[in-house]
Amino acid sequence: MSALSSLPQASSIAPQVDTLFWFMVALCVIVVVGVLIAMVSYSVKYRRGSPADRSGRQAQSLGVELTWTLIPLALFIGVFTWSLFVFAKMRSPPPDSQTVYVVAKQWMWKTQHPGGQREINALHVPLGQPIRLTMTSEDVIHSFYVPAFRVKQDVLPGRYTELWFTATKLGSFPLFCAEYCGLDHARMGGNVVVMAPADYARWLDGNAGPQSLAVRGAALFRAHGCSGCHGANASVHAPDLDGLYGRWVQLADGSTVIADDRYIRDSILLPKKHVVAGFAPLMPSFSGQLSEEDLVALIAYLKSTARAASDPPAIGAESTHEHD
Ligand code: HEC
Ligand SMILES: [Cu+2]
Repeated sequence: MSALSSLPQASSIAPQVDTLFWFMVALCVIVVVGVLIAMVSYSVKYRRGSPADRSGRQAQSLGVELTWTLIPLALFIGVFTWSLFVFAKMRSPPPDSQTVYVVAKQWMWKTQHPGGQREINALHVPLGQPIRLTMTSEDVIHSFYVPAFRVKQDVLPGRYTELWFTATKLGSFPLFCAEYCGLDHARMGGNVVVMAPADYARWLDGNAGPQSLAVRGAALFRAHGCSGCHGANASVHAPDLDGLYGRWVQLADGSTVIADDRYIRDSILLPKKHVVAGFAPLMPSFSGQLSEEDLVALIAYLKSTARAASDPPAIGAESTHEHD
């Protein structure tokens, strides 16, 4: 099987995707070969002028009809259920995932680690550690695709999408953009470099930026006046944001949402969309004033204030609530 594809299986999900894929290929081959054999042999047997016995023709047979209906039905439902399990697994990052932010633009991938390390067209990750990517685009739709990991996810402007994987092989694996995004689309790619945890820790130390994402976010929080309203002794009645990340928030319209990356991003850019219960909609929109990278830093800062509370829940690419 792997002779057919020289692509390495470099993530925890890759063998599962491949097994399902090759099972479906084998099933198709069996059906095609069976149909062909029946077709050819009956054509030969009952060709015009052949001495085959043509008596006892049956118009219908319940047994035959039930067989060809129920066996494929069972197979289809089986494959569907199997795929559903693999899909659900691909969509639910484990709670101990480490977050890396990805911002796509024509035509490059910018990645940012919580420690402030930034990369372009590269992503360094430790072996065996679940990595959750929170991704967005500064312009058009892109798609983050690492064939060796068997993962692919569209990256959209104006919202976050997610992807997770656990790398299981050391080495460098090509990263592609899998959504046509303009002139240099074909060259929009890079490498995911999987390192042993100790090497990765050394890499993090050697590439630390001037400040971590959360520290940069804290500076932005002051520079853009957020602390003026949300700070301890603000004159405006605004919610305290410490420990907000990962908590359930009661909204003025009676619904509740979980304060994940998307919710916080929307609260900053479209504050009128979700108004917190018990507060006046006084918050101005910061749309156009903050870059995607600023937003990521602000979220990392708010997240850092939540650390002490409880671990944020795993948030799938499709959460149960919609922010748009
Ligand atoms: C003029 C005062 C003001 C400023 C400035 C302001 N906010 Fe707000 N913010 C509010 C108020 C009032 C609410 C509650 C009403 C609402 O949800 O719109 C709020 C709500 C929020 C929420 C949702 C809180 C929750 O408990 O769910 C977040 C997140 C937030 N603000 C972040 C920010 C950030 C980040 C900045 C700076 C970029 C900022 N705010 C600047 C007044 C402000
Ligand atoms: Cu692209």
